[in-house]
Order: sequence, then C-alpha cells, then structure tokens
Amino acid sequence: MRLVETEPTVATSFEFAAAILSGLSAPEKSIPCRFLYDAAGSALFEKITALPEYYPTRTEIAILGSCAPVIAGETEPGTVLIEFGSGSSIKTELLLAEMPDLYAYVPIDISRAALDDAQARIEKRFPGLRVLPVCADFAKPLAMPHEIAGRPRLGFFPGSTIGNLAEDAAVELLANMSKIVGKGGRLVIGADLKKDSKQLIAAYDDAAGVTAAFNLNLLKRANRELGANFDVSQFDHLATYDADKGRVALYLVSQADQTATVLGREFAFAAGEHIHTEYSHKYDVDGFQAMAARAGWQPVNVWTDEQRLFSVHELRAA
Ligand code: AVJ
Repeated sequence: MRLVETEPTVATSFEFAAAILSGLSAPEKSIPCRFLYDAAGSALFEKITALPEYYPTRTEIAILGSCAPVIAGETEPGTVLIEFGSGSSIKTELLLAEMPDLYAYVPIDISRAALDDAQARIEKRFPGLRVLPVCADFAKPLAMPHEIAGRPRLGFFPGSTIGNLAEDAAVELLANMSKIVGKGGRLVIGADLKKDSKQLIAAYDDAAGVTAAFNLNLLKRANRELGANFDVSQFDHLATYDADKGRVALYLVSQADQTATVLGREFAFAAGEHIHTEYSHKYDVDGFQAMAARAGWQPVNVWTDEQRLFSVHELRAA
C-alpha cells in the first residue's frame, strides 16, 4: 500500500530564500511549514504516514472507507468532485469508487507535476471519468473549468491539512472553499482530534526519528538550495503539545551557541534557542463545527473512529 499525501504547496527557491531570511531575522525565529515538502521532505512525509505512532493517515482512510458509501448515497448524478490538493491516491479513490455517476473530478493544486501525476493515476483506475485539473492556489479566488458551471459540487480536503493554520486563517480558507463549491455545495474534510498529549507527542516525535529527519530537512534544504552552511547535527527536533491552544508545535532547537550563513547573511543561534517550523491544530467535533460555521458551513454529518482519534466532517455551504 503506497500512500502519497498532498503537498501543501510547492515553493520555489526564491520564495524559500525570502522566507528563511525573514523568518530567521525575527526575534522569535521561524520557517513556514510549507517549505517542508521538497522532494526529500515529501518522501519523508510519506514514511511518516506509515509509522506506528502516526495514526492520522491510516485512521482517516479507515473512516473514509466506512463513510464513503453514505456520502455517495447523498450525491446526485452529475456532481463534480473537487479535491483541494492533488490528493493521496487511496483517499480519493475511496470516494471515486463509490461515485460512478460523477460528471468530473477536479483536482486543484499549485504543483503542475502533482496534478499530472494525480490525473494519470485517476484516469488509469477510472477510465470513464472526466479529470479536469486546475493549477492554482486554492487559498485564493480562482477560476473553475467552464464545463462544470451549474453542476452540484462536492469538495474534498482530507489529511487534516487545515490544522497547519491558526483559526483565522483556517476560517478564511474554509470560506474560500465555500465560495468554490457554491451555495448548497458540500465539503468532506478531515480534522485531527484532541487527545492525550503523550499520544500526540509520540505521533510527532516517533521512535525511528523519521519526523525528526523531516523537520531537520528544512535546514538541509537550505544548505542544498541556498548554499547555506547549517551544521544540522547541532540542531534537535522538538515536538510539544499545548492542550489549552489545542495544537502541536514543532521546533528545531539549537544545541550550542552557533552561527550559520544563508545567502551571505550570518544568523546567530544561542544554545537552546528554538526555530518554530510547524503547528498542527487539534479539534473537538463541536469546536471544528463552530470554526466551520464562521466560514458559512453547516454541519451535515461527522464520522470518527472508535477510539475517537480522527474525524471526517461533511458540511454544507449555507
Ligand atoms: C500534513 C499537516 C496533516 O500535521 O500531522 C506530520 C504534517 N508534520 N508530522 C500533520 C506533519 C509532522 C501533518 N499534516
């Protein structure tokens, strides 16, 4: 079983350079999480999804396996399935397999390569299905293919990728998705659930060190792409969980007083200093529905696994 997760965004070296220079110049240093997903980072993320401690991917797949027939039963023939991100083959295929009467499948992604890959995969498994890829940033207003005008729309945003965003940004993204599916359109979205902090931290600091390698790859990427000279062995991976804020935070922690040069600029790191690299927000069902309501979504259905590790919400645009 091969899991290919969505790349949140693919970003160029120029954007990476600008983000690193500004993020490391701030009093509280940070590097935006979208830069975790270069080729090496995407391969490491794929490994994360198979780790024993990383429950979200396999749990969401199991939930989708049982709720896909229900969602399909509510989907009128001629509906368009719109996926935000080009999609993990398994998750998308679980829905498509139950929906033989779709008008089209529209994957939206910022990466042309990811879209080409998704299109090839889906057309191979579902030969009759119209695939209409849209290369765009779904966080912004975008033009949809004219062929789908006037057809009912079902959005799909699995993976709890929404959890990377703080609430206001998440609401903005959800509102944009509601515009894209239109009044009466639906969204199926995965959201990781709040739970015991031990279990959360294990999921983001696994025993095999894959998540550590994924996080440290940010510095290796800077060395590769920007000619930086980080001594990667002098940084540690750290995962924390703040139960009040309901979020996991990832950091790279400097193990010594040290400096690194990036594009001719020298940055100093004190021993123990943190570089923030990612948030992963955790929700309860009510909290997620309340957040979605701020973006104009009404709850239709919600499914969780028996252990209540993960949730899949079905929402309708008011
Ligand atoms: C892809 C954002 C859903 O937050 O669980 C996994 C990213 N980071 N391990 C998550 C991630 C470290 C993942 N998302």
